[in-house]
Amino acid sequence: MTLLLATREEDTDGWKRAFAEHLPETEVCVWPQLGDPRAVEYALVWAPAENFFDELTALKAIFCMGAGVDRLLTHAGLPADVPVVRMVEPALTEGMSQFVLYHVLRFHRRMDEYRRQQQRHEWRPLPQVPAGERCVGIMGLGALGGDVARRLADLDFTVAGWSRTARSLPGVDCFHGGDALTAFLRRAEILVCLLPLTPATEGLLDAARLGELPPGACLINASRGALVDEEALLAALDSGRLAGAALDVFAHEPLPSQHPFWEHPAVAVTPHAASLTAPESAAAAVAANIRRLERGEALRHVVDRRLGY
Ligand code: NDP
Ligand code: OXD
Repeated sequence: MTLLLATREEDTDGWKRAFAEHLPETEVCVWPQLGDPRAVEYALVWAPAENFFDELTALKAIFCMGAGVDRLLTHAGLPADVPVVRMVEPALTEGMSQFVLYHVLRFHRRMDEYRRQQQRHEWRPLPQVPAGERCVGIMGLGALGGDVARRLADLDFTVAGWSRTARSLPGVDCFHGGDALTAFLRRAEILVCLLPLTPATEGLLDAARLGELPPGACLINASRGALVDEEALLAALDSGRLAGAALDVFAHEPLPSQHPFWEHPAVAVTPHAASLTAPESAAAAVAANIRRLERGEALRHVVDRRLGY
């Protein structure tokens, strides 16, 4: 069996080493050096070339290196009848939880205000709100949002979550569906966006939705930039209606150098690095899934192309 990788050149050795350990019986080749294309049964890709899939007639599954499959699903050559599997692996989940927890605690403990006070040499303790009196709202309760919710509940925050279908998580007030969105947003003093980008979520956080957050709320967006109306977000930050934003993803990436987010005092920018797939644990997850399929069992984490995630 052959696995074809389409990855950045600098990452190739790490992936090859990881697959040599977790899938030793498999030949691993790297696009575009693929030998006989009819021997390729599995592909692991992030942003494959336009003609990547053209001759791959024996594919059994396409694994995405990331959790978000929005770009892959719009690839013109993506075969219609081959399952697409999104990335769910422990390092990706842990990295995202660290990123979100860091920013939640930063906002909750008003660290930006202390920084500004320090710049003014101003010694002034600010009131300390107990975690239980702070509501963190998490949009998306999947592999990543679910883990974030659990960890925030463990820290005694009041946690609300919103998903498409009904979910039940210990310590989390769960909301679902469009009808419950206003009630959910009204509670979210710190809003965490971990939704996939799909036709149903694109532009979801527009001026009206941002206006439903409590005054002084903060936003953490680590999902995809296109979920948020960036102009509306800037207006809400400029007016002080929203107090802060931690943004890892943007409508246009890399974020253009003249973009107002770079200099905005209430915005923290990171370069789409909230969490990175780790070849070691990701190869283990892909290998386990391939073994399942080879045993005749169903693949895990298959994307529903109709829903887009
Ligand atoms: P999952 O597919 O596991 O979870 C998605 C969650 O979103 C589910 O709870 C789902 O609801 C909910 N959802 C989807 N559509 C809707 C909708 N229309 N209305 C309400 N809820 C909806 O995804 P992951 O947790 O693995 O990843 C989430 C996203 O995080 C990725 O798609 C990617 O864009 C982003 N990401 C960003 C990274 C970064 O470094 N910035 C790294 C990794 C991921 P339900 O439970 O009902 O299905
Ligand atoms: C992902 C990402 O989707 O890195 O995994 O954005």
